[in-house]
Amino acid sequence: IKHPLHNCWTLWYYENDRSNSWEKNQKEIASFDTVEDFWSLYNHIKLASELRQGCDYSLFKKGIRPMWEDDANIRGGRWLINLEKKQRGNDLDRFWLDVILCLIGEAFENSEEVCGAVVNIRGKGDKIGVWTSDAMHSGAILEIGKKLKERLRIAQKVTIGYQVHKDTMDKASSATKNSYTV
Ligand code: M7G
Repeated sequence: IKHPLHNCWTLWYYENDRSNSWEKNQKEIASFDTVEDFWSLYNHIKLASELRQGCDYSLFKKGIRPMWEDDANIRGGRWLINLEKKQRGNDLDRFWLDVILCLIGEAFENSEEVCGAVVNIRGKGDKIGVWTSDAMHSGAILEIGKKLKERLRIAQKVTIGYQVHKDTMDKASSATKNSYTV
């Protein structure tokens, strides 16, 4: 018998097609709820570093769409890891896999606050975000941020920030402010 996961997860793929809306470009790939089904999926898709610029992978709990507007995300925000261009070669795939393993392995004490995670492949620098459900839940958010940094082996001196989706949505051009940092 296969090893069940605590939650069922859905993998999404975003491809930048200018003839479609952002929402329409989000495609559901597959869902899984066992360890074995996760690895068969992971082993047959491209690594994040092999995607074209402008593409994303998102992994969310089944039933949550990978967008701010979903009821599960609307009051939430994300821990954001901004990668330098040169990190695509070494850190990107390892970070993304470690984030996935944290999610599906329920590595956080406050795992129920976690909605999903996103990796953005971008020419200006790739990004990985871990999305949580409520930007007011500071205790849970800080625990998740600290654990994330630990699990990814991000150096203590490197700071990562948590940004509220509402602020990201409203931002005109300049960078979104951090509501928490670890
Ligand atoms: P991005 O892909 O998160 O980052 O956002 P990038 O700027 O590095 O490419 C790019 C654009 O995609 C945003 O300005 C929005 O127009 C759209 N977009 C991104 N997200 C996460 C959402 C979302 O959750 N909902 C909607 N409606 N649009 C989004």
